[in-house]
Amino acid sequence: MDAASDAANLCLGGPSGLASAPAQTLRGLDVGGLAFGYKVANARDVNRDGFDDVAVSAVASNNQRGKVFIFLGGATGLNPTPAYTLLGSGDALTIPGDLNSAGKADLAVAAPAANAATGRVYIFNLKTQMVSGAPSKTLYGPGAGAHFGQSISH
Ligand SMILES: [Ca+2]
Repeated sequence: MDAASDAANLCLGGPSGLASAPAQTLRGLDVGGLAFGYKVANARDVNRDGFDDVAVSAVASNNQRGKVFIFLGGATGLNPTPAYTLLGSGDALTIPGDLNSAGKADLAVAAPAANAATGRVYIFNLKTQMVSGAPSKTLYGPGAGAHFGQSISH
């Protein structure tokens, strides 16, 4: 993450570790202090075209409710224009896999500070919610201060 310019740099790994210079820099569609790149996750291959894709959160956009952008991979790298924009905090995001056996990966986006820190986790089905979709399912924390969704694992 590049906090000064709200950009996410993609650095490629190799036998001697990560390259010091980014191979590609991604920027969000919104402008100004929106914490684009707060979290970055391997989105696996959400559109099943054989190339890995990337999820990048912008936690302060959408009136502080956050957005998550999905960038599709290709033969020459990531497409710099996000293919999907999902609403949600993006405090923690991960691709848990194909939860509903629809043939494509699903995305879990957590908002642990939501609703007096009760916390929420939004599940997006990427087969049916291609653009700016509302979550297909919302999971709620057990009570105030629980910070539900602070950490998610596959
Ligand atoms: Ca893909």
